[in-house]
Amino acid sequence: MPKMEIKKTICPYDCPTSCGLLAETDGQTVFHIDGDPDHPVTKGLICRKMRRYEKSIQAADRIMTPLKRQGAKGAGLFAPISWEEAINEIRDNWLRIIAEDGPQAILPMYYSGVMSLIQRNCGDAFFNRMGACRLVKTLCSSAKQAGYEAVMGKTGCLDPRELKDSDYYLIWGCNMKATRIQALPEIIKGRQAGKKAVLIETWSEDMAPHCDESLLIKPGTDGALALALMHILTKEGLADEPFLLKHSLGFAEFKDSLHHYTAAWAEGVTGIPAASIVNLAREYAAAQAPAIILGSGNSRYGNGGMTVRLITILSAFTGAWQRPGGGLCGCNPGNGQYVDIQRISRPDFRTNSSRRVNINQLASALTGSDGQPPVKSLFVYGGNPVGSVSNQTGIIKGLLRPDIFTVVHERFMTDTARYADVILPATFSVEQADCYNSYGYCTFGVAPKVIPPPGSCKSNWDTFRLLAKVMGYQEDYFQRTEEEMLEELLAHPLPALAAIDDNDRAALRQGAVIDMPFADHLNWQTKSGKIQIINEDLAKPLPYYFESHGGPYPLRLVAVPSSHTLNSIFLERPELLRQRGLMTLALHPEDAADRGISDCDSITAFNDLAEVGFIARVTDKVAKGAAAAVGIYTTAASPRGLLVNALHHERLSDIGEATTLNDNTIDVKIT
Ligand SMILES: Nc1nc2c(c(=O)[nH]1)N[C@H]1C(S)=C(S)[C@@H](COP(=O)(O)OP(=O)(O)OC[C@H]3O[C@@H](n4cnc5c(=O)[nH]c(N)nc54)[C@H](O)[C@@H]3O)O[C@H]1N2
Ligand SMILES: Nc1nc2c(c(=O)[nH]1)N[C@H]1C(S)=C(S)[C@@H](COP(=O)(O)OP(=O)(O)OC[C@H]3O[C@@H](n4cnc5c(=O)[nH]c(N)nc54)[C@H](O)[C@@H]3O)O[C@H]1N2
Ligand code: SF4
Ligand SMILES: [Mo]
Repeated sequence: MPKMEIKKTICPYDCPTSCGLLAETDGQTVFHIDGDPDHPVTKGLICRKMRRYEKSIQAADRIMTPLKRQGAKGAGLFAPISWEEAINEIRDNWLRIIAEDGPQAILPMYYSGVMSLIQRNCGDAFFNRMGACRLVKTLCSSAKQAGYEAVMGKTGCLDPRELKDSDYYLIWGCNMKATRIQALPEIIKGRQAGKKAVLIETWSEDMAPHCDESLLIKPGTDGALALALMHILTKEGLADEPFLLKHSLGFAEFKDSLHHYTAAWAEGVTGIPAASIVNLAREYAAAQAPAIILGSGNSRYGNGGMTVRLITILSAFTGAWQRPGGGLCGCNPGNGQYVDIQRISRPDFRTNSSRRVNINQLASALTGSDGQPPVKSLFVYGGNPVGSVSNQTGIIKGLLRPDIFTVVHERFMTDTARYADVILPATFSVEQADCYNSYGYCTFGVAPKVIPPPGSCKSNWDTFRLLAKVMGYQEDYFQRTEEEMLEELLAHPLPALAAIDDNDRAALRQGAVIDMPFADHLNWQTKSGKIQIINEDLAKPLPYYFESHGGPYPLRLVAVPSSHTLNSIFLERPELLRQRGLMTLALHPEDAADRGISDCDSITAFNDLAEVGFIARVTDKVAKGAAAAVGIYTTAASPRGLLVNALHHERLSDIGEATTLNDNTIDVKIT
């Protein structure tokens, strides 16, 4: 009988915590996964999705062997082939395309399927070596990061563990119940101790029960609210002007510009009553150490970067950062990177200045509607663009082109994999060795392989090694194992990681998560060394309010995360899908009544891009004028075979070149 052991590992998904996990294993199979009680953040509390991770690893419908398309593109008919056949097929197609159209006709596509550093970034080295088309990876929170950095530079924001010292919580467009469950207990405890939590949301079904007050806001208008709050703070002498004059750039000019932004004006823009705005400003100023907990939802707009700039400036307006627990949480809390990602992604391998394709404009690149020659080959790994990227019908149209050669490296038959010419079987995190830089907390971890890959599944690293061999790429980089790559990273730590003690260093080599120091929030890592209210490096140095993209239809569509799934991950778990239920669109009772729609009706949401079927969910927990689609489904489970992203345009944010997936308009009718 093989010995049963408990091995430490780390959650690989796109979630701010990178939880520590305990895997019960005999070295061949993972029998059970639980939260690691000794992990500095997880403390044993993991989400329901990962609590039965072994069910995903052992799912009956997992892809275990390379597959080659048999029927028409998209028909979903495949036959098993060997790795050798699959790799040779890919090589032959790529060599042909490179000869005919150059390497820039080949587009790699990945996003957040796996967040560990080596597996996520290793494809960059391969495609840099090839000189392939470059993917601009801005599908998530790049506008939020750009907005925060415009004001704070690289200054780390609050680590959620610092929220224990806050005395007031402003939960601003963040569904903590779905996306930050390890931070939620601090809010619950704080409220029991008499601290107040206020929610600013477009859709509050998950979070309203955890807050004392919920303010429903018209999508894309949070910048107007932030400006009105700062108008009131200055007008009523509640801003910390000495702090701002000493430590920020541009306060006086900004203050002068605030007089337009009255509470009455903001009521008209945001839909939040002026009295509530005044009250919120006074409460925020009365708190000593208020914390803004900022999600990414309100950055996914044509004005998203500016919105985040304004909210970040607000976080400094009463001097809150000077007191423990005061400031803003939800951007990057760290003191920079811990390991050198360029050792993985190898920008030095690139010798051409190849074409760039923004991930949010994939449909245009695939169909050639961006005016460029259409992409001839797409290689997808760690992403499911048919489910998660804007303009779904455009992406499908591109993937149906007879002259496109599509390869998908996957664990399941996703909506994207169905359109592949060749599918390669991918591994789960426990079958890979890697390191993890949590993006929501100051922690760093290493997780060795727990079990060998089953069937003929291969990690991203091993897949690119094989591809490099047949493509004739001779660099040492492609000869190494993922364990050797990991060793190289640990042997060349960046300064913050180099400063750890010998015990932590030894623990990391065995597989562990270590705590890194919190950032010094008053040591502003900006060009000027100050908080940049005005930022002369931007096209719009002085912050102001402007409208999001919007559109001609009367309802504003927001796409929000589900607590039962994570983007399009976990769709292989029937118990989670049952709990999540049908594909719903939440509508305000007045908007539903105007259209004769009742709860549970079959409805069609439409705009100039598509018609998508939903089940109506009528609730006063969505802002009037907004419609909220929760979670990503499969086209097979969708009433009209299309998903919410079929209604999303490809437009980008103001700064950060980011997605504007919440910035679309629709109307709705009974089906
Ligand atoms: N369970 C679960 N966990 C997840 C994910 C998941 O899908 N499921 N996704 C993971 C990923 S990839 C990410 S990036 C993070 C995201 O984590 P969060 O940042 O918490 O989530 P967001 O997607 O930004 O959406 C948060 C909220 O923004 C609101 N919102 C949208 N527009 C506006 C607006 O204009 N104003 C205001 N005030 N609110 C608005 C939405 O209603 C939504 O409730 O979560 C990660 N964790
Ligand atoms: N409607 C709607 N659209 C959204 C969102 C939303 O909430 N609603 N969220 C947006 C956000 S914030 C994000 S970050 C993006 C995410 O968009 P994507 O990055 O496309 O993420 P997923 O859709 O979850 O697809 C990830 C895929 O990677 C695969 N995978 C996992 N691990 C590995 C691995 O090690 N190797 C390989 N080769 N594959 C692996 C998984 O099986 C899964 O199919 O979606 C965005 N789009
Ligand atoms: S998905 Fe998030 S909450 Fe769940 S285990 Fe992973 S890191 Fe933790
Ligand atoms: Mo994301």
